[in-house]
Amino acid sequence: MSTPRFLVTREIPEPGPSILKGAGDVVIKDGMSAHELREAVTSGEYDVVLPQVSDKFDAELLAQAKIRGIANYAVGYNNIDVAAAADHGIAVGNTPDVLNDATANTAMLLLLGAARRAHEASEYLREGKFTGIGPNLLVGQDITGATLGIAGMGRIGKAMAHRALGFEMTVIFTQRPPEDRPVSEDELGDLAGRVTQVPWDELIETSDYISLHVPLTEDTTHLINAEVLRRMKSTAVLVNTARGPVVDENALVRALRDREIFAAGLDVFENEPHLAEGLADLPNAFLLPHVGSAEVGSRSGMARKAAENAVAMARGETPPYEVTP
Ligand code: 8YV
Repeated sequence: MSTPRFLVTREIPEPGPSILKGAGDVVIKDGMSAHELREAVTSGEYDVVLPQVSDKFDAELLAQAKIRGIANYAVGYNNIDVAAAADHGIAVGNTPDVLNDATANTAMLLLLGAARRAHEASEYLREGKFTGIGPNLLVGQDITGATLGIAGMGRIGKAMAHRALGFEMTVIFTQRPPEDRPVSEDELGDLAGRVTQVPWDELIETSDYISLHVPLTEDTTHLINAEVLRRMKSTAVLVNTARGPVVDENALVRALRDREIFAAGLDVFENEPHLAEGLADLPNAFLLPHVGSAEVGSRSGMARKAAENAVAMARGETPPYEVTP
């Protein structure tokens, strides 16, 4: 077998580079345009690519690709047409589990920040408006005792549920919104009896907080739209650490501006790195730049898993964290 050649589209932390260098030749780029990615993937120079979620592998590119595998540096893989990859014999892998806690921590940070008006409060202070405490100063929504509705009780949804229970919230969930499928006690593990599965309509209308933990698919695109936002409580807070297009961002801007809901905490956006017009000006939008998994341990865990996937793919083996259509 010739020496495997790996292409990493943006620098990843250790132990990723060391694992790859131990198995073959490695080229690490500092971000790649769609054009550069296409050239590289179709050149026949690389066996396996380790991309970011912003690097798109659509059916058209995959039809021309001369690679054995794509080891995504992410748990989400909506940037890859997995069915088309399979059609062309290209393996796909992701990095599950190692970022569950970090992403749930980010969701909780957004929930708390949006509920307690952290952005507004911080600006107020920095702009020199703080002249003394007051009973009505920057009062936010209750958290303890409030109801959190989780859309998608997968690995990250469960980690979020644990955090919310620690804050003494009531946790309800819908597994596969908008259509649901029943979740067994076994699947819920230690959350069984502590969280309640409800229909999507009920979740929308009764939750004080809604946190999104669904993958981006055709069914979940614009799951949160103008109609859903209208049906949410006027005191509700929306949290999104999943994928931007799960929310109709223009509709959300209108809902936040018209106070149809109280606030939103967002880590992901519909058209990253751009924000919908008006979003950044809203005091009740608490925003982070897609840093959900940005903890040292999660990022090195992701690098390890992506590199392990890549090495297996280069050897023609099934990657340990394989994604199939
Ligand atoms: C990004 C993510 O991959 O894992 C995912 O699905 O969206 C994130 O962890 C990460 O920000 C890439 O650097």
